[in-house]
Amino acid sequence: MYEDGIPCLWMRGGTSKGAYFLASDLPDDPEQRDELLLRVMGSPDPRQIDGIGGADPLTSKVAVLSPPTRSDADVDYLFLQVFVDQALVSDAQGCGNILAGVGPAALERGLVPVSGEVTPVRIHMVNSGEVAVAKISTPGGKVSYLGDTGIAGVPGRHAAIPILFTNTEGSMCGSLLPTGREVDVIDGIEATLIDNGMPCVIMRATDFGLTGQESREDLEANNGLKQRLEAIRLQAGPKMKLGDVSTASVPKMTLVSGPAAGGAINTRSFIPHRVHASIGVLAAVTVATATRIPGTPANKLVTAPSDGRYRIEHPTGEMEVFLELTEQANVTGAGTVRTARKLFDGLVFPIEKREKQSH
Ligand code: NQM
Repeated sequence: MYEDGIPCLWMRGGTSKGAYFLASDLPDDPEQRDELLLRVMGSPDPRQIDGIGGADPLTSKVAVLSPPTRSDADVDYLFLQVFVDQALVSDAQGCGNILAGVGPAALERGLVPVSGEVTPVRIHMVNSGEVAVAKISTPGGKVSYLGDTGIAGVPGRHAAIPILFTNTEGSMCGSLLPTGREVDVIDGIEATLIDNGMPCVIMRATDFGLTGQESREDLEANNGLKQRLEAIRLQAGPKMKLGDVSTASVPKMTLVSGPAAGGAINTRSFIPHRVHASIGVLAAVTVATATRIPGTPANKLVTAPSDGRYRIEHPTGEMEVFLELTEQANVTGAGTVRTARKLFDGLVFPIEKREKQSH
């Protein structure tokens, strides 16, 4: 039946692109669903030439939407990372960029009703179990993508989508600092193993002989660096209670250095093998949180803002996230502003099933 086409919204969410589906249009069985999504995206293939994936982890993403399974949410959102060149689909992380398209998609599909000029949509992020609230511009009873908000990494201006997160501590690792330490030393490198919405391993760029200002292309071409980072990542995974992470897209390996453009801190984020063109939303929240913890590499490099608005520098500009703090400086909430856009609404046709090829 799927060969006759599957209803699909193709959307930009923040600095990512993905296919948004209703769960009711996909197989219930996760294994069959994932196998179908590989065929939709054209994976495994470095060019994803026979599918709709964009041959980059940032454009090979899926959101599965369904009615809410908890009373404090309006919609359930399951994020799936479809690997480009491996036959793998991972639910081991969420995605705050694809999240930006979930409110509009849920409204477009009638899962959530419009409730005024701006419609708050409470989104249950199934991967981590938390609820985020996104405010969607809905003038005249329908979603509008028009506005004057720009975000780094996306040309032009669009309707702002403010997103508020709460309870993101330990989203996948069970606690903010899963090893109980601010700093662990792995392969001689000081690292903060931390999860405030995204499991991250945060290290100084200078400890790898880098300035932290290198381009995405230069870092991706640095095979020695990538091997060192992967060796650290494989050791960090079990320490972070993530188990064997050899086929997972987490933890994100994040190199930090002092700000160079007036922001709070500068980053280069490996997700985990390719280098992010900017930085993930929840990864940025996690980096900002790490800067608050005395003794961490991030804390030593930060120029802390006085108003809780952290401009996290990255290869194509900066992402602003804000932290809500208690009087004791504990992080109680976090937020950011994203934009999203409907690119295409129609039927997607998966590659037909093939027998496994033998070599
Ligand atoms: O950290 C990419 C992205 C992401 C994840 C990745 C994200 C987040 O930018 O919340 O958004 O880290 O794989 O889309």
